[in-house]
Amino acid sequence: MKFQPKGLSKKQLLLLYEELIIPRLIEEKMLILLRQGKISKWFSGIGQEAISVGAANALQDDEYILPMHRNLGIFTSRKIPLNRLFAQFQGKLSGFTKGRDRSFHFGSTDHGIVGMISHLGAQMGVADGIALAQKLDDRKKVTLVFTGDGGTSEGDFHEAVNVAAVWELPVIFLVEHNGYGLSTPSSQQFVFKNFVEKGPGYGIAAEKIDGNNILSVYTCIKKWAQKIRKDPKPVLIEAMTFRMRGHEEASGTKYVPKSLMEEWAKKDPIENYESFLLKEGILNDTLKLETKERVQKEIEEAIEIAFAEDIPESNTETELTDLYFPASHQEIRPQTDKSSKKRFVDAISDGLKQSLERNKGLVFMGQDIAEYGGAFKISEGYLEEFGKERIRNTPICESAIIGAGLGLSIMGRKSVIEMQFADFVSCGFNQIVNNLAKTHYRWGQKADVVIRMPTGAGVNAGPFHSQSNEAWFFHTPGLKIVYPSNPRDAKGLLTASIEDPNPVLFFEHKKLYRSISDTIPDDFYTLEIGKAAIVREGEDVSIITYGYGVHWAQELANKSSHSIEIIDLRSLMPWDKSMVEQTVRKTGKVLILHEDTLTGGIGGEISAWISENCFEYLDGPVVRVGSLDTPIPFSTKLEENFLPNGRLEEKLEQLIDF
Ligand SMILES: Cc1ncc(C[n+]2csc(CCOP(=O)(O)OP(=O)(O)O)c2C)c(N)n1
Repeated sequence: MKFQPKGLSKKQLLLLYEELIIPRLIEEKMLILLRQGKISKWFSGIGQEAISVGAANALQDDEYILPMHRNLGIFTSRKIPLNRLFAQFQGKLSGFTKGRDRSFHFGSTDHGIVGMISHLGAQMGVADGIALAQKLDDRKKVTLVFTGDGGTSEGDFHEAVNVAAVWELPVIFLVEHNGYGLSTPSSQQFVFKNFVEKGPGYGIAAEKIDGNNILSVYTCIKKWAQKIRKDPKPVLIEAMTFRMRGHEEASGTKYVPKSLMEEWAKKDPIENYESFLLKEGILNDTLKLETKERVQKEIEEAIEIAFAEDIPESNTETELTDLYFPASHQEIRPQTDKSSKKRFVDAISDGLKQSLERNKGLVFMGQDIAEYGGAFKISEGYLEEFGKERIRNTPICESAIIGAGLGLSIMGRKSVIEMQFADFVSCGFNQIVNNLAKTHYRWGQKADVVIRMPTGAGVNAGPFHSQSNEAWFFHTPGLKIVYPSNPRDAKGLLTASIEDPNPVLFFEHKKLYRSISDTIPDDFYTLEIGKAAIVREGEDVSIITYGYGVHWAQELANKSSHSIEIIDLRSLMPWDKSMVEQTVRKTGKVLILHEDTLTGGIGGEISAWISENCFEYLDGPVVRVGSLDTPIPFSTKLEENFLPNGRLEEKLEQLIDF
């Protein structure tokens, strides 16, 4: 291995040496603790330390790094106090996640680190968002994100690299090419030989380096960082290395040919660098021993502190409170009485536009939303008013863009992301349910993102453009779900969703866009999320519903001889339990109506809650009416039969007669 110090002083070379041995010595200790059952799973980075240490040292301290499971050297080089790191490994309070997540699954904005979630690939879109914020603020900073070679098979890699290329984001994608993804050799993961071949395919630069040579890593990353700080563009770095231990400690290395192990053992990053420093007279045996002993002592002391700390007690209230970033709602009222007639679609457009005016950092992203004004023309004229940096047409990649939303949030910016149709959110599902939803609970970072969801049927759009998919998200703690049924609520709840620092899925029924209108305030205003509304007072029976269901219920109430109370939930998470209880007490009979298919729909949860909490007020069973449990068919008659409206009256009569 050839080391080229390229202008590095002896002091710097020794510093890199010390930084390099810290993760190795920690790991040696951790492997002992693992055998003693004192820590959980361990993913070894032995043999790959030069990549993390070289990269971290090449960047400025406030430049963000998104490490993966073999990058202990990032955490140590960024000087995370070792006792806190070990406390994190043990699930203790002085770690970074209050015992809620393990190992490297945490971020620390103080250290410029955004840790991984288990799902490979998701971190790369987040890196794009961080880099975008840096670029928009003209901070001249790079963002570095890691991935293993196996993880690049995920679509997230393609999406994130492509977005970074199209948007010219200063991201260093650092691929650790270590030969295996768990037991699968690279040859079964991809057929190209090297990642550098991919760079030109994406129209970006790529460079292959010896990942076991700390100076190669350091100088390469430094060079690219300097370049792309000035001239923002992504770069793909392929660091060749080898995984010297099992995927994680329990899984062994039986499937790895012995010859490969032997070949790579000779390329050990620490032994080779040490020999070089000794040969050059920069290091000597005494200094080497002294350094090791000092580091070992620091490790032992930190372990003692972490071990002495008790396992945290759990407090249900704190657990539930920490789900969301604290957001005390302050209703903003319109400043004047001015109002005008607006269709549902215009009300949404108005709310979004006024939010863009109010929040200068807010970025709006989506497919065809700029020049074209969006599939439903919500953002027509925005581009001229707010400029292309804030009104961002995106490539067709839901996952990377939602990940980028989280990255923007980490950098203190709000974002609104338009799904062209709510159906396509399935392609960004992971980012929502695993990244946006869990980030605050896990490490206290807010995910200040609103996802706009043009949803619903009745427009002859078939199985992939008409779904009701709110229940997919209802089940995932950490998200808020808002679903207005009229223009006034649509504007006031969209603005409130944007003001709220938590992830909100905002459902907009497409059939309402141009079919209803109302006179609503011209000024900016917000309405409180989580509050239902009584749309119509009644005595005999309550229909609890939301979205288009409110309109079906009204149609029925208008022609019915019964006195029907209609409750519009407006927010599905959190939903208004007190209003539900109030109406159950009043009428004693409840029908829950939703456009979503019946099984597993939100109605099931509300019904269960009523049975459990309001049983004594009920004069009949809680009845649910939803769509057929099939995909949504295209043809008019089929769609009509699928939707619940045709069965509503009969069900209501049965309930009244009960
Ligand atoms: C989306 C997803 N699928 C599968 C896994 C399980 N898994 C964890 S690590 C891993 C192998 C990763 O290989 P690579 O990206 O090359 O990184 P390495 O472990 O070699 O450093 C797999 C399959 C996962 N964590 N996430």
